[in-house]
Amino acid sequence: MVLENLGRSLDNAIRRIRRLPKVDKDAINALIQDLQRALLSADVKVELVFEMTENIKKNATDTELRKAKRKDFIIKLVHDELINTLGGKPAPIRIKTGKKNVILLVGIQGSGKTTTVAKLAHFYKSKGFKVAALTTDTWRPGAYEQLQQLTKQVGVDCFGDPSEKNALKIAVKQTKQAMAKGYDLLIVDTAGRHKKETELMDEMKKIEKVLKPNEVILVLDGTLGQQAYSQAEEFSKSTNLGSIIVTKLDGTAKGGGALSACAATNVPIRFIGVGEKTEDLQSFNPSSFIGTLLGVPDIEGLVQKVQDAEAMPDPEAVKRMMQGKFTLDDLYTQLKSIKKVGKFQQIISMMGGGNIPDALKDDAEKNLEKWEVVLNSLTQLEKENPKIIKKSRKRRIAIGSGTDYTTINRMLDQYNQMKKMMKQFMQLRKKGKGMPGMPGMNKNAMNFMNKLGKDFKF
Ligand SMILES: Nc1nc2c(ncn2[C@@H]2O[C@H](COP(=O)(O)OP(=O)(O)O)[C@@H](O)[C@H]2O)c(=O)[nH]1
Ligand SMILES: [Mg+2]
Repeated sequence: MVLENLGRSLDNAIRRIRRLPKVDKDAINALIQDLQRALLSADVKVELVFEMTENIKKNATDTELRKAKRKDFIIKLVHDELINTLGGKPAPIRIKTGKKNVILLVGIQGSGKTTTVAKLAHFYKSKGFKVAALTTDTWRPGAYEQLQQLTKQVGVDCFGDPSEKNALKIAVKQTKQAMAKGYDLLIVDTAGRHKKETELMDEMKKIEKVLKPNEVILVLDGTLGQQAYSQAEEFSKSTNLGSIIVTKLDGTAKGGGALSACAATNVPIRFIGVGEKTEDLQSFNPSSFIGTLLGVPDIEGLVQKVQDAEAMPDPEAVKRMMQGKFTLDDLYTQLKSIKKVGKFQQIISMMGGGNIPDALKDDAEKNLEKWEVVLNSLTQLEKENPKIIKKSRKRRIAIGSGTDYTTINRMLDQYNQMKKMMKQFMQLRKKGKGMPGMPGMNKNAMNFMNKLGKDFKF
């Protein structure tokens, strides 16, 4: 397993908390200490460790009792914080077969750039790209031969000019040549060492400018400790980094440096290198990676479970709605909760998913403030029986709330749409017809509704 030590200690920490009969303040403090110890010994930057664990502690202790199981909730907190640090899931790389694509690799000497060029060439070739590699490294003796040898193993053509000392000239000229030959993906290797670091950064900046790559990838040595942070920071200042590849994660005890580097650049990891061979490259999925580290194989399932539990609508509100007592106040409360946990969406999808009027979703946030003012100008009778709001009442409300007819009409329209939808749902349910035309009504939602029906006798 990659990062075995970190994984083992995180796994132990999580196991400990799972074994406890109840998660109290002491348990949370103990977990925080365990996490700190684990992350620090994996060489995650100290400040970062404290920031991460502080966030976890705050969320674990501050929030009122959760609907989800507290242990699951806390595991999810740890997961979320780690994911956040790792920069999340990378967006798909923006390259397309048939177009002229360039990927530029940067990183210091020895980080594994040249090897990674060959690994990427192999990977994208298998995806149907016509791949070529190019080296602009004029510093490492034999850089061209090294790349040539590696790319030969994967059957990919190699460009470069060992006699030219100007990296920028090589970049421009060789790219032109390669593109003229009909390749649609050029993976560009760069130098990793210079007399002065500023010169290296300058060279990268210029190469990026002339090649306009689809993505600049920082190659980072996973065995690096805390200096990974400043290294990544330097590169992200001079180039427009799109993602990171962490190499040598096979058999390193550390690897926390890579976590720190992601935090420094705010850039996600795209692949990890797990060996010297050209096939030793793995796509990186932060969630499952962290699940493995935490010893929770189905971490995505757990996260989903917590999210679902958190998003469960307030049964009282659902009951009122089911009895047709859906008031303007309810509409407002539900819209307000969209911002928080998507409760409203949850209710909607339980009631028929696809039927939610888009305008309602789109406008909800924008309208909330306005609606609040309008609602404050309504009498209780009007809130409970919005149909009595006719012209003269509208005039009074508009003046009282300082809004216009359009706002009031829109709010009433949306209220009516919702109410209609619920009525339809109730009729279908009474007829026992299941949910034709209600794509969002899945089995879980159906069970939930049936349970509610029993509990509340509707
Ligand atoms: N174990 C292991 N070694 C690697 C990995 N990636 C690169 N290396 C080795 O790291 C050394 C430096 O790699 P190289 O590609 O020349 O780095 P560059 O200076 O950045 O171009 C070589 O010995 C590679 O075989 C990896 O993922 N795992
Ligand atoms: Mg190299």
